[in-house]
Amino acid sequence: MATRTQVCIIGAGPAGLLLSHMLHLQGIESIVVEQQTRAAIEGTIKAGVLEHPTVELLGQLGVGARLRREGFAHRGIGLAFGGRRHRIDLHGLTGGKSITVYPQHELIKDLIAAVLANGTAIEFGAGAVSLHDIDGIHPSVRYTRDGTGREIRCEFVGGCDGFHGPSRQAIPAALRQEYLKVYPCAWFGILCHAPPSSEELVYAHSERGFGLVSTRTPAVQRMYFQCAPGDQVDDWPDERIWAELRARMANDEGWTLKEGPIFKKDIIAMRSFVCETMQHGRLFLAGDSAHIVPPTGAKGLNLAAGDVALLARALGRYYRHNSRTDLDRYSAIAIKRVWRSEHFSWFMTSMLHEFAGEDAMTRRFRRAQLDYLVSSRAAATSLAENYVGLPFVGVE
Ligand code: RFL
Ligand code: PHB
Repeated sequence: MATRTQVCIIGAGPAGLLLSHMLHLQGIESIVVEQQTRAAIEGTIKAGVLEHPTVELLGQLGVGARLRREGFAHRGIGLAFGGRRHRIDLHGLTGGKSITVYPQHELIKDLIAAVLANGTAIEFGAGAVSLHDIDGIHPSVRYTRDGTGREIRCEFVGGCDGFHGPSRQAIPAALRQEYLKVYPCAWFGILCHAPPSSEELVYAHSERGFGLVSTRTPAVQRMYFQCAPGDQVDDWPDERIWAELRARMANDEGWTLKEGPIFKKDIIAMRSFVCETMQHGRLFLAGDSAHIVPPTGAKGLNLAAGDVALLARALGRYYRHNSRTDLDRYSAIAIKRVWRSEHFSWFMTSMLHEFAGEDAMTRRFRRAQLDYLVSSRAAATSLAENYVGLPFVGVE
């Protein structure tokens, strides 16, 4: 069974859904092919922090109403170390910008609703997805669904299928330059029923390692701490988790964590990854399929949005003006913003974690960097402008 469309998008994560919606707004047809069920992707806990440019974009695309109503704008973050909590005034240092805490799976629900309302098909539960003829003029995507083989013939393929999807592998290995850094730690994440411990996110560094106090709603909190890469969820019973979080957040100011029943635990790998190029023939990668950042800078979803904003505009120009110029430059332009966020995420990770086997000098450098950040307006401004998000490139 073969169907035709202009752009076949693989993956219904933030990148794929946003791309489909942005194409629709320009009169370009797409079909989204997703291997998981709708319930699974609407229920997976991932990101929490949206940058200023991402929130602006979602508003402009008409999918920001619930986000504005139910998300929480934060005008600063805390940096805790050496027994004290310091505030980075994001709003004051960036001329009025802030970040918004809004769970990724809620954004996914909003985007799926918008895409379906556009009349665009999302093929959930697609198996054995494969890409064909991406370097010709008639690419296609094949998959199985409900036991039958299907094919989508298209003009372009949007490879939005995350780190493990097939799109990146469809670019010949000889044309791909891949960069990978694996950090010798992981993050342990929890969701718990408790009131917020702090009005703003707190990134903490201690001799025991990194800790992060984030939030979801006034009644549900999200917290993370650095753990060993080989740790399993079962290694961490609730009491051990709270003892570790208390130790990481220990301070001389009398500030304590508000604890409550933990209802979700997960372990997140820490790596930096970039695939250069992000395009081949009629295939364009966007989001985690092309790059991964450690979550310390809260950048992954936001980078996906930046890629898609650029790609959707380039496809719009192709269909309106029959010009491939912007499409041909897509990877070269997108990758600059990618590397900036990659560097920031590495910087935040290196500054806030402790790694086994480090020498004393490295530890003192880290402390000097933290002291500088909270005592110099220039240093704090640099962190703030990266954290709230640099403007999307190539987007008017
Ligand atoms: P996704 O979200 O991985 O979506 C890819 C989709 O493709 C589907 N897929 C396939 N479909 C068809 N055929 C196949 N063979 C397929 N293989 C895969 C998948 O099922 C999925 O639906 O990639 P996308 O769209 O590029 O979005 C990237 C973001 O999800 C990711 O970067 C963020 O979650 C990263 N991240 C954060 N980013 C932020 O901007 N701010 C944050 O605060 C933040 N916190 C986080 C995070 C990621 C985390 N985890 C769990 C890794 C916190 C955590 C804990
Ligand atoms: C989250 O709330 O899930 C979160 C917040 C900040 C990060 C990463 C994740 O840097």
